[in-house]
Amino acid sequence: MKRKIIVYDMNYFYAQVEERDNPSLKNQAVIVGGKPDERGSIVATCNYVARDYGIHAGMPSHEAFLLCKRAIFIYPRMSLYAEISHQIHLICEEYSDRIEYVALDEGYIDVTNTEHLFGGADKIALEIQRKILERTGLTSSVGVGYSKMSAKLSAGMIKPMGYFNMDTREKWLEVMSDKPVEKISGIGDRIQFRLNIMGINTIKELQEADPYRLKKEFKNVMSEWLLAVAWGYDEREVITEYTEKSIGRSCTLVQNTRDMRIIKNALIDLIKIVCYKTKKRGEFATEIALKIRYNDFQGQSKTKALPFPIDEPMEVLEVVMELWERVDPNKDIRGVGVSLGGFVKTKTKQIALGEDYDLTKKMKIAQLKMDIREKFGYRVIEEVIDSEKEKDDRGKVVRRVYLRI
Ligand code: DCP
Ligand code: CA
Repeated sequence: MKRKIIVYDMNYFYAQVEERDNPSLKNQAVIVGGKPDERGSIVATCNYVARDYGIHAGMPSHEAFLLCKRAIFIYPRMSLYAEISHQIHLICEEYSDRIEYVALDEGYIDVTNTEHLFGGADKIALEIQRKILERTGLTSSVGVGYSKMSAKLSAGMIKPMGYFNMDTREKWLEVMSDKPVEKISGIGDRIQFRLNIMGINTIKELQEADPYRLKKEFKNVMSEWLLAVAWGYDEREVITEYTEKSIGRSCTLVQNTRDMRIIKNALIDLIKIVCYKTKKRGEFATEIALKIRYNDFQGQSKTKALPFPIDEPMEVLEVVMELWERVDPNKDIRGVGVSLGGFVKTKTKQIALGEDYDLTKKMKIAQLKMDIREKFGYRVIEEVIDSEKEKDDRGKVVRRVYLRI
């Protein structure tokens, strides 16, 4: 059956949320990220006014400051963005259960089997866009495609509040052929550069490229992928979290850092999201992975298999902090990720000496929390995930409480 896939992508997401909550920011250059005077700070994103100055995500904050001295820098409020992300997920889930969330602000919704219930994929896409605006006050761009690639590129076609349809391969060939090769997601700077050197600039030129020349330059797998994708072939499935072997989330930190408070806050946000998703699937995890990206862009993954299944953020944090012990302490961290896997259906009782562990009670509370959050949003319940003692400015011992989302 011909597939119908919708992509939604929030416009300049973090910065738009900040504008929404403080309308005086509109018409000013808004940068969400680390402050320019903090070492290693980077731009997470910025609004369109800032983009006009040449500022973009991933750029060092001090460089952004030099491009626009009047720009307003705002520290990201990750837990708020995660909450909004959750509100959006609830909207999407009204239309299909085959959804792949690829970022806090972006997802693929496969409506092949459900579009007839709602008057077609285009209607669903526009309805999702309207509901997102109504319920969150934020604009998004949506696209409809016959594949993941065509849907994603459709959503990227018009911003803000855009809608575009490329739901057949014929439309792909018509719309994409004269576009530059780097429009295709997966063709980064380096591949683009090598293609350009070969005289291949547009997607049409890639379609017509000599396969032998391509093979010589890019080896078998890559050259075949390039040709297929140029002709609009993309069979990748929408992978839902219900069928996936693991549920993971990662983020870039606001600055390259070794500061454990920044890192731990980010980890807790991620842990809450993956735990929520795990609970929603009604399963428990027996494998935890901590992913680290260092400032030199090298990556590392530390994993642990657990003797008992877990799904509570507090328990996951404990294991993640244990894994953290194995991270290179001499390098700054650029990004972190947490994933849960090895899912099992039931939780066996955890036996800890001296612990009064009432599993049924705990499960009932967990279910209650799920129900309340489903109805009123993730943030209505605040949880103490962790706390630690530290000294305040005056040397007084205080307790830092991690109260997130
Ligand atoms: N992000 C980040 N670091 C990056 C890129 C993005 O922290 N290097 C965060 C901030 C963004 C969010 O992820 O708001 C979504 O990323 P997008 O690439 O979708 O960018 P935006 O939503 O900001 O802009 P656009 O309107 O182009 O989608
Ligand atoms: Ca976006």
